[in-house]
Amino acid sequence: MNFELMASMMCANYGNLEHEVAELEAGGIDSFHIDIMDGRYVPNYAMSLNDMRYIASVAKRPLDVHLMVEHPNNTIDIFIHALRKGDVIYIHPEAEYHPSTTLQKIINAGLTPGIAINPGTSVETVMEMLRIVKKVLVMTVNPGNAGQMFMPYVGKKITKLLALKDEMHFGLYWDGACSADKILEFAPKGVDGFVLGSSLLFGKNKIYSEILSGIRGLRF
Ligand code: S6P
Ligand code: MG
Repeated sequence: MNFELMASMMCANYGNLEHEVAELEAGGIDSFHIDIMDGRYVPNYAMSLNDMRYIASVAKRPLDVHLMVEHPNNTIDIFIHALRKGDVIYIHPEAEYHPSTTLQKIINAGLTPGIAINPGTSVETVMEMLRIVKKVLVMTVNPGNAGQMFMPYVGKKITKLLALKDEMHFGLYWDGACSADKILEFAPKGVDGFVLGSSLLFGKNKIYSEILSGIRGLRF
């Protein structure tokens, strides 16, 4: 079964980030998920712009940048200039007055546009944006922290989005509390990728290649 695996780098070991990136790439990770927070849109600060730049400088695989910031239009150019063609930027539509303007800037720069949808945000409120973006990141936890519990009510929304993704040409990605049972259930339904954090990848005292090949080898 084909699905992407993204490493949530806010959960990585910052004592040796270069080694973390190399080990994840050797294990076959598809991209590096970068959680940028501003302490306003969400009550936390995770990774900084410099963390993102450093990972971009040592990584061969693409970056998957998740902006949890108010009014990303004010600072989107900084991110665009630090990234490469093919990297992804997700914004939260609720955090912007004119999300389509911000998404257009991402498209014009040759990057891949995405939106992140909070557990409490309905599909209907982002419907027109589904036509603009290439990737939709469904938050299965409230944004702001790693290590939270999965919100089961998000399952119904995932079903709705799965029914729309072919017609509206976007890929659907899972962010939050991703475990093997979730991949087993949702990859066959059409979820295209999963962000792996503390639930499945980091802090397990196991080498990443073992964990990642275990996930690739899941029997569906
Ligand atoms: C949450 C953030 C996520 C987390 C990821 C962590 O605000 O967007 O990307 O870092 O969900 O994974 P886990 O398995 O600890 O929930
Ligand atoms: Mg995230």
